[in-house]
Amino acid sequence: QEVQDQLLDKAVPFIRECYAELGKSESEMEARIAEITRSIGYKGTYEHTLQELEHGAKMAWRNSNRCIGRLFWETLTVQDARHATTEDEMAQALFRHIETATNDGKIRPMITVFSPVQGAGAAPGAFIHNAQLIRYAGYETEDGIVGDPASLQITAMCQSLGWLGAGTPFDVLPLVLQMGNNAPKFYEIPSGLVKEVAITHPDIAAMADLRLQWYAVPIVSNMYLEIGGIHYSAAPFNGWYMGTEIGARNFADEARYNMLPRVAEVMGLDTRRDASLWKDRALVELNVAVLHSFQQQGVAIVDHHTAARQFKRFEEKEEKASREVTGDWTWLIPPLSPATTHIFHQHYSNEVKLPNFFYRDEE
Ligand code: HEM
Ligand code: NRG
Repeated sequence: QEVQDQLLDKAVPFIRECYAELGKSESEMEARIAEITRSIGYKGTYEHTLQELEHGAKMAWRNSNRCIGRLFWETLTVQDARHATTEDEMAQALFRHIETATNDGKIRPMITVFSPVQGAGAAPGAFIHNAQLIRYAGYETEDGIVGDPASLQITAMCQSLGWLGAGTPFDVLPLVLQMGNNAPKFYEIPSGLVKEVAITHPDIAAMADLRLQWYAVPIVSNMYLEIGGIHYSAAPFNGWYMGTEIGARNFADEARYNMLPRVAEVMGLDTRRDASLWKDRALVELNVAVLHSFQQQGVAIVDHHTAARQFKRFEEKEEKASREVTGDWTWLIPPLSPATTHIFHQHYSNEVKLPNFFYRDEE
């Protein structure tokens, strides 16, 4: 009973806000609220209409405090996969997501929504064990880690399920999917679906000798989507990359690919003194290389200056719509030249509005 009241307490404000934004009438709103109230009374839960799901997912993106890409929240494509009941059906929907979102490089922002967790303690819904649909494996070997150190755990899980990786620094991991309390199953992603970009620099030819590459589309799959009190435990989403995510973090972090010393080497920088700013110089050219390579190979990507200006337009657009923009400053500022963006010089309230995305606590 208490659980049902809590659900209704979240469903009602969602329906009011959603229906108001969609320009629906007061009577339609009240009729839907009455219907949801009855459904929760009988079944303990309720089902979103396709329109509620679509607009709710867009609102969740709009409310994502850490996201600098929110100007485009209205363009989100929603794939409704609530009908999927097996791991095989999940895999099919996810392959479709990868293909539609990649769109041969002209990336489409997209989310696929699977059946939600039904009520407290009841049937657990669909679950994706991967943190992103496409990510590189990480292996512990005698001469150190090969691949992405962030993937050590999921890679070990894949291997325990019988997967054998080639052992290169860039092996795409299989999807690890689970419906309810079933045992997890792994699915190799058809390689034709995974678009990747080889990293070269417009004027430092030796950068190509590092043999770096990255996948085109970041598809986040370790968060659940909450709309109107309903928890969608599997709702992977993607936009396109901001260059710094790859160039200033994935390639640069010491706990990731740790490439700055190698980049400095091919650039001939003096790495003996911190004060030569060799790390900063290497970082800038590595980020130039990432942006150049994606652009040259026709894959959508945004630099952090453009992204910050787009975020400024988002702030102005929200102001016109009389909505307050909330944000997590510590995540919104880019990891490269943060003070060159307006975001650095501004304050944001980090209040968490609903609908939204949250980390799953299972990990
Ligand atoms: C976080 C950019 C689309 C939801 C981020 C981050 C960046 C970013 C740079 C910080 C990531 C990090 O530091 O690891 C973009 C760009 C997009 C885009 C350029 C292009 C369209 C989307 C979409 C959604 C979304 C489509 C959801 C529908 C989020 C969320 C986070 C986030 C929930 C926080 C992730 C976390 O806490 O780990 N975004 N984003 N973004 N974005 Fe976006
Ligand atoms: N930093 C992570 C990706 C996190 C989400 N970033 C986006 N999201 N751009 C990485 O793999 O580097 N998005 O939906 O576009």
